[in-house]
Amino acid sequence: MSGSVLFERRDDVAIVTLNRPEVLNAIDASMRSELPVAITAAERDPVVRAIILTGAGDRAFSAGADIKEFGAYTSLTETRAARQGRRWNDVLESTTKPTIAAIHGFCLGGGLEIALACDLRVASHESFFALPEVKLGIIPGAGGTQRLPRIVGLGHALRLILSGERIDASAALQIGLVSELVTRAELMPTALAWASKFAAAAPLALAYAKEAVRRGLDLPLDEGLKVENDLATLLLGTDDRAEGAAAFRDRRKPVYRGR
Ligand code: DAK
Repeated sequence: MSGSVLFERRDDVAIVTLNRPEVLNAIDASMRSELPVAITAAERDPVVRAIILTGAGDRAFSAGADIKEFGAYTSLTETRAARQGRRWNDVLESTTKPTIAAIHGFCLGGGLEIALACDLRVASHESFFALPEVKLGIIPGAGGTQRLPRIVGLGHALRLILSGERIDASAALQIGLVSELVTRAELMPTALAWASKFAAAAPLALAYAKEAVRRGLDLPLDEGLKVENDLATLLLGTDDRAEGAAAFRDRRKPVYRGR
């Protein structure tokens, strides 16, 4: 590990930090390879109940792909190898644990694509968002063209993708790109509060809820409802389902074990 991604566990929350602050956390090859390693570590750690992604320093979540690096690719082979990078966000999106992007400053291009693969985005008032790829002669290549319209709708997505324009935090809140705006000082406490809220729920219920929502979005309604029904039925046999009902009856907090 080169240190371009930091992994920290705070109780039952994993904090994954994009860590190249001197270049606004631009995503280079080392970050591309270390990010899925960190996410997989969080996914496999049974103590971890939620994952926060954030950017080091005071200026950016991430200013996107490292332009100096990808501008230097001269062959299709190099470009194809880099395109494996698309998988970081697939790994992130398919984690069974809730993921929260805590965004401050620039959240551009590939950086925004990382945030789009998270379940929730909270941001500071001093954040800016854009998919500026078309201005560089490319298109969003790490999921942006697919995930952005699913989150903000076709009209807002096409506006952002085709213009490459930068929007501020309040515009991002208005179109539903982020769920909540807070001060810089409140950013991590807010993300941690969301993580604790998620961590209090039954892990299998969270995993199946994510699966139902994400798989269902790609299916016709009747098939999505069947997926939901199958997953809901599977949960009926779990210890945690019994624990949830028992805790309610006994007027105490449930203790979930993820089985
Ligand atoms: N790459 C490399 N270095 C960057 C960078 C970037 N994206 N963004 C900033 N830096 C570096 C700057 O070069 C500078 O470093 P020094 O020159 O001082 O060594 C340092 O960070 C501070 O930046 P600035 O001096 O530029 O700071 P300013 O406040 O003046 O400007 C800015 C901030 C964010 C407006 C500006 O830095 C900027 O426009 N940055 C570039 C934003 C951008 O266009 N990002 C790339 C979007 S395209 C793929 C998947 C995904 C992608 C590509 C391929 N595959 C699967 C293959 C994604 C593509 C993109 O993200």
